[in-house]
Amino acid sequence: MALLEILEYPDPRLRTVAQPVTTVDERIRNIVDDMFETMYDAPGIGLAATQVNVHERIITIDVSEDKSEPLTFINPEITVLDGEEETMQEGCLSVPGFYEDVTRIEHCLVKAIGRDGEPFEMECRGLLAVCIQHEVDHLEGKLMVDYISPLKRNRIKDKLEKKHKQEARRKGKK
Ligand code: GNR
Ligand code: NI
Repeated sequence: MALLEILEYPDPRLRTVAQPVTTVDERIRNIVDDMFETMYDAPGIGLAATQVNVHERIITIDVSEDKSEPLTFINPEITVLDGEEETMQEGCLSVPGFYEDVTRIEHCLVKAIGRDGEPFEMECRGLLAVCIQHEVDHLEGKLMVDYISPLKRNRIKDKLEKKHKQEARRKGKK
């Protein structure tokens, strides 16, 4: 297992549309396991493969209190999206340090393939419904910041670019 590097906004690679997985084999299971390790270490409640520069349709999620319910979604499809609108402060490991209001639908039905290669369907509500929509967005190259005003988005971009330059300078000196 390995910790993977998480890409940060405005890295253009986060805009890549991920490709469907054709077979759930050893290679895919390895990516899934590395994603869980990276997600729990961060820590985050979800991770899309796009965020670790793997452009295949793979998502890991664990919204449980004690981090005991790992969920793997390969080739996820949101087949039903209904219910009330709900606004939540969202965070994103690719937009570290920023929390912004995003309005989403609070109930959905998701079809996917599990880590075992078996298709399944899951009804999602609340935080899980929010999280799965946030992660499926990543697979489409879409980010939380796309839902906020251009002014706020640009401020976040400037701040993160500054941080990345500082980190690069620090790395160069070592
Ligand atoms: O860890 C995360 N928390 C979170 C909180 C509210 C809404 C969505 C999320 S997902 C985020 C991890 C992440 O960036 N996944 O892509
Ligand atoms: Ni995210």
